[in-house]
Amino acid sequence: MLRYWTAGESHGKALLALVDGFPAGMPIDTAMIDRELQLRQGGYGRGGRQKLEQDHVDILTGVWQGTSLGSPITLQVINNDYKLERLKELERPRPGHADLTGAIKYLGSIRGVLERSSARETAVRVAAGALARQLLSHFGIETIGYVLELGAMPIGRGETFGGTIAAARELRDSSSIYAVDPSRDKEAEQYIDRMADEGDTLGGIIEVRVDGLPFGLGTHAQWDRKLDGKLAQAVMAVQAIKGVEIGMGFEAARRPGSQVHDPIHYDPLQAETANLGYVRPTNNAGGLEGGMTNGQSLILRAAKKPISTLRKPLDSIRMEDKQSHRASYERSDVCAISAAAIIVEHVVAFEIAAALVDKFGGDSLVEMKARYELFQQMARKH
Ligand code: EPS
Repeated sequence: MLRYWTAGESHGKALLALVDGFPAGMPIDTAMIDRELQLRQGGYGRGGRQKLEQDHVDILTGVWQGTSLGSPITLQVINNDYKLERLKELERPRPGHADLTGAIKYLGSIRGVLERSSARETAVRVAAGALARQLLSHFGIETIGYVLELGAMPIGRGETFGGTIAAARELRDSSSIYAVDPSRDKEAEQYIDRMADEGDTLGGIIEVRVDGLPFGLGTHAQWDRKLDGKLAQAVMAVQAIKGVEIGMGFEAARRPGSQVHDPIHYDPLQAETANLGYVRPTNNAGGLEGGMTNGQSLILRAAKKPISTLRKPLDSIRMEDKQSHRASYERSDVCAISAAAIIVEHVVAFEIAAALVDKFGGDSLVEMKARYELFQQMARKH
């Protein structure tokens, strides 16, 4: 079973991810992980913290001579802005954050909650996901995440579905807000600037696409092993995400079945590809049927609420005497939707890798590959 946990506070010494069940025998590219960490720090509208940090992964355990050992892998990202011991309590909880609820639940301080609930923790989720993506690449599985809508501004839906992930990645990486249509960047930047001037913040919608998925990751047989359920949990557990949809998502509820379900055709010329020749003229299911991958691309969207910390704060109270006051303000971002595109891509990648390990075994990469090939051969003959 491939899984991970994280530890660390936003202004503590470091963030850690412990990845358990990663197969042995895979060479690990730390420069690739660092590139994704840097992407997570970018995107137009980020706050002052990212100028202080230069996120970089150190692998503390589970690797020998650059290759995974099959033992737990610990990933560390150091916080340059370590100052936890000097930080004071926040007196007025910020609406939208975990501040009020966490302080009451733990009968403790707001500081003790916000330090862990901060989205800074996603740095090590991206590191774990980048490691997972390296495993996926041995099976021809590729991922991308990009911004689809910024606040009330739609940027572009679906243009990249026909193109390759490499082409979409090139476009995204040339966009200041990580959209696959960089021609909208200026307009998007002005929108974010306007919100910043008004002391306000913005959210948006991101889309993740995964290509090269084999049939049969996840299972219909038990509710807690359905891959759509696992993906929804992983994505909903990213800070500020309030909704997830797969394929046509909520729109499918508004249409008759004949306009929703994807017909099945067979093309022997495609039998050697991930779809095994089973061609679907549409992909409204978003690559999942019965909680299992169906040989099509996975399409998942996530809605992110605007950053909760407002420079023009909302009403709150002072914890000490419950009198009305404006909420506290702590340094924050105006818009982190671009970072969210990278984060959601990586949490999705990790769940796909975990499902791949479930199906093909997790002791060593070489054994996984042999079992993958055998399954593909048997499935082609089925
Ligand atoms: C973040 C680091 C944080 C915030 C942001 C995300 O750093 P600091 O609190 O020191 O400015 O900028 O966190 C939030 C806005 C949040 O709501 O959690 C990061 O590295 O992503």
